[in-house]
Amino acid sequence: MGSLRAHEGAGIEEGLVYFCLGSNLGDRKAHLEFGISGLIKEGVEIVRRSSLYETEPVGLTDQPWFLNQVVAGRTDLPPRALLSACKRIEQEAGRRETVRFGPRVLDIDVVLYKGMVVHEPDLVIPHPRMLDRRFVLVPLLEIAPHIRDPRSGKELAQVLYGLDEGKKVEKLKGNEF
Ligand code: PH2
Ligand code: MG
Ligand code: MG
Repeated sequence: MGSLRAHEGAGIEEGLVYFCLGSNLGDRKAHLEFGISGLIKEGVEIVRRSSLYETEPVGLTDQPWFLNQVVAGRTDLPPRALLSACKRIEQEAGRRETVRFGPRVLDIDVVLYKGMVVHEPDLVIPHPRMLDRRFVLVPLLEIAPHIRDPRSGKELAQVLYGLDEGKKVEKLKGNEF
């Protein structure tokens, strides 16, 4: 058994789960929409959506730019079931296993789960790389400006301010909500 605890004063709105969706193949916007519809079908009530962002690829640089979006939802599904649901939706969208960090039709990552910290070999929440990634932090802070890292209690706005990752993250024009 791993640990499951909430950082005191994590500042995460009671019970919300945050997902980062990404696509860099085909009709990227349609794939993100498919992902959100899939989450709803799997029992997630979507309560907030960020704008869509055009983002420079991280990890493997020689690939098309991504469209990324962060959404917040409520669900009774426990973390592991939610992760399986995300994998199912990715498969339904046509994703097939390729290279790590490489191009994908749809990626749905659970970045934060109800302010909890989960540390198990195959399940780590918050998402292990979210603090280093502008493509996660920028859209996340758009819909949750005061949110904190449940591990450290640090404001994510401060984490972003101190980050020198330098990859471009730009709002997709004409898609503001
Ligand atoms: N996802 C990755 C690897 N690199 N870069 C951007 N800009 N956006 C992503 O969603 C992304 C990435 C692996 O999941
Ligand atoms: Mg990912
Ligand atoms: Mg993923």
